[in-house]
Amino acid sequence: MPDLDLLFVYGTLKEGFCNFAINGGQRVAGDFITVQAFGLYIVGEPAFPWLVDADPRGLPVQGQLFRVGPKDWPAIDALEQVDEPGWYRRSRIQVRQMTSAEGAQAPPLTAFVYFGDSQALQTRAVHLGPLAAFTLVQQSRYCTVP
Ligand code: PCA
Repeated sequence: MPDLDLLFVYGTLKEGFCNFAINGGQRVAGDFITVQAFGLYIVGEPAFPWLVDADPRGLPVQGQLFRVGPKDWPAIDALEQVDEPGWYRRSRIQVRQMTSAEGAQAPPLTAFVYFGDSQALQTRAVHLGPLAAFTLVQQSRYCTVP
């Protein structure tokens, strides 16, 4: 088994969303939520999902978890433009599986996430947010699933 890292995705890289084909990771079953609150906004033209760290108005954000191998990172990082200023950067956060059992809490796991540059909330159009989840309704402003 090569070294696999966990990636938490909250936007277009989710299964069923328009950039899923670029996501070479293996899905971990279930739905996941961030342990900390973050600001999930719909920003820019076309309108894309943008997660900012340290947002006092933020909420725990829902998404999916993937195991990503070394050969799959370059394509995903390139899509998210991680080397370009003002776009996404990849950081580690804590997430946990969402359980339906009342009162039960799954243990936290450390996973990578793509944060958007928080300055962009000043410089780009902010259409919506903070949100708890990015849905197909919001995605329809950005792209359609083939
Ligand atoms: N793709 C990444 C970050 C935002 C986006 O659309 C994701 O789905 O997590």
